[in-house]
Amino acid sequence: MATEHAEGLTEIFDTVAALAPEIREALPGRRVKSDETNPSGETQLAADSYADELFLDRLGDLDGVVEYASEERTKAVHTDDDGQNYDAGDLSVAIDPLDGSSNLQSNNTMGTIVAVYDAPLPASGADLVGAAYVLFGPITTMITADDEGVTEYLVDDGTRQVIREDVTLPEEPSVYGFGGRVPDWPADFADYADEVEADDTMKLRYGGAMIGDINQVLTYGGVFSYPALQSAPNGKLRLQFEGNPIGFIIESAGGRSSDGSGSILDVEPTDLHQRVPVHVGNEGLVERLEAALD
Ligand code: AHM
Ligand code: MG
Repeated sequence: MATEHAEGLTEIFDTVAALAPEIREALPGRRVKSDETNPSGETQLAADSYADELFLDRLGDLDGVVEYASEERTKAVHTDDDGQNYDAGDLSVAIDPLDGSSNLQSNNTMGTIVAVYDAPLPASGADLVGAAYVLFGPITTMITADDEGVTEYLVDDGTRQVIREDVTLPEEPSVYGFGGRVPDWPADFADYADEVEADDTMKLRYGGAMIGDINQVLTYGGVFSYPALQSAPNGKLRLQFEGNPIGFIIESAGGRSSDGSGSILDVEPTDLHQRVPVHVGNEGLVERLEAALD
């Protein structure tokens, strides 16, 4: 790993793992909607803002972290005394504090997504030095990706206990999950979906929280898409907080990411909250998708 970032990245991942049980414990009393909307116009839950404040507080305290941004706040926060100067070794963290938080109402899977860039935000996927997610499932697990590969941990007690090293996508894919209302899909994506559904080795797995669906793809092999929609040409998911880190994790696990024409990691960052179509999974499935959307 690029040595100037190894320590900073470890501290960030350890801090996220340490907060996982705290966040989990705070969820039962925070399932109610707040009066606030996030910068993408979605109603926030009390849990969204609580988790966001907690991550800002703890990650912002780390020496290496100079900038913090999240899906839940309009602007990035500068968290060091050095103003806006970006020095070698400095890191920016972009977080989706509670991905899939609408699942909190129905008590289903949710996650936290973490992107660590060595550049000011909004940054390109090429500036990522690491990415991670926490999955609040029946047990709490965490996936990290850096230039040494992808690792899965148990984080139920706030420390990282390795479950699997060198996580790679299984070669024979078997699951797919596609977001957005079906009548809102563009015709070329609908044709691709038909093709995947016609394959009798593939099963639908879609849970309304990207992290849950992505973990199925990492476990069984397959493809997850939140495509461009007729009503939303850039889809729903956000580049800094969702598309880039998930693209980085899946590519680090030997898969591919795409915005429909090329790697998500090559998408030019223009705005902190910009959206991007997200397609990730086994190489063959993502290549077929790009051919279908061509
Ligand atoms: P969120 O980060 O505000 O929770 O939104 C992102 C979530 C993803 O986890 C999931 O894939 C998608 O929104 C589900 O959207 P929909 O409810 O439109 O299917
Ligand atoms: Mg999200």
